[in-house]
Amino acid sequence: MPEMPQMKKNRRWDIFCTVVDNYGDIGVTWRLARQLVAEHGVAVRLWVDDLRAFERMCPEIDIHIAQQWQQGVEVRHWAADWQPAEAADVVIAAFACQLPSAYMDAMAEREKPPLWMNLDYLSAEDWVIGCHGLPSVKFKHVQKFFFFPGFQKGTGGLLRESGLLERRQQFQQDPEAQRAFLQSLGVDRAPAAQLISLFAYENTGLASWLDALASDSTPTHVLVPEGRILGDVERWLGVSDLKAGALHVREAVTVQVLPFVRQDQYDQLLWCCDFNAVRGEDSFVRAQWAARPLLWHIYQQEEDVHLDKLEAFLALYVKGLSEPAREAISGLWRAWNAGEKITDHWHSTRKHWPELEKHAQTWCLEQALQADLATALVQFYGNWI
Ligand code: TRH
Repeated sequence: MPEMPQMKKNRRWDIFCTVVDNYGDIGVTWRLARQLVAEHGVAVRLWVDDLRAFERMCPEIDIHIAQQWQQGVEVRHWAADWQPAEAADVVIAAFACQLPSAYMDAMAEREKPPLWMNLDYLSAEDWVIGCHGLPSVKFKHVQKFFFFPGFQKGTGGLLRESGLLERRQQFQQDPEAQRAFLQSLGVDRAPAAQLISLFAYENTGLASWLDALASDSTPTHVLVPEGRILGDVERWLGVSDLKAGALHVREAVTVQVLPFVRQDQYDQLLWCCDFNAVRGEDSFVRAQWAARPLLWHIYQQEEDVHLDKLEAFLALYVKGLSEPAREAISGLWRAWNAGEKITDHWHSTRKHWPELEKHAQTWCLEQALQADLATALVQFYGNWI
């Protein structure tokens, strides 16, 4: 995007991230920070309160140091004893995290106050369109704005690096690159086997899915990155202490545990698989860019508000599918998120496979018509100044 003259001198962005749990908070902010640096030429400081989660997806992180540079991003440990820091031109509080009060004072003391935004969680609900970009609270004279990612026009869009879909397509058309990548993870895919990646929270429905895969006439290779679902996998296999590298065969299904890999490798894993079970926010979006059928395990919230979000996404996603395919995929997603048996839903979904595969590609292309989230943020800033 061509830069406006004023933006040239206003290039410092601060992104604040508190790791609530899991990897989504750091996953989203790290991805955003890198893209802002690489594609928009801004200087980014990423303030993170817990570097251990970060280290899982970026092993170069030194968890013991307060300041370091990773892929052009200045990474700062957001320690409890906050040291004075000058406020940046653009300040992003990710997922409603509370900024240090001394930093808020520093924002207010600037001659020109910064653009202060709250980057919210992703939701497909309609109200997001009405709230995106609206003013929120004020601190002294510094105004905060809501910035909502989303799937529809009028939202802030989704994180998508430039050239991502082209890279993905190239990789998916290159069996040798896929083979080499899988081999680097210790995966030897049997030629006839369908490949499934499984990244999910604990789920009592998993046993029914693995039962269905084990008794299928098509062999399946399930790749499970180390994480919260492993307990359910262990129970189904009747083993304990599953670790990366473990491989177990039960009838037609091979279950293999993978290490937690770097974010870009995780993308490649999704691109290799015929079907991706994903969760939370960032892996969910990456599976959509993989353009393959997917299953979303949504992050549970109090009073089941997450179920409204699930329905809102489904309502958008199934548009354009035939009625039976709609029912199959919606049934599968609902049952998975309720921790129910999914055997029948899985069989129904398999019946509509070609349609669902084509639909995943169409959905991906449709979503890519919207400006990506980093570009939308930069544009928001451009309009604001
Ligand atoms: O880890 P999550 O469950 O994160 C969640 C959600 O973001 C949720 O909305 C939020 O409230 C909660 O955290 C606090 O799922 P998510 O969002 O998919 O994040 C996982 C990140 O980990 C994503 O950036 C992809 C990355 N990843 C790797 O880099 N390597 C891997 O091997 C795997 C499996 C994931």
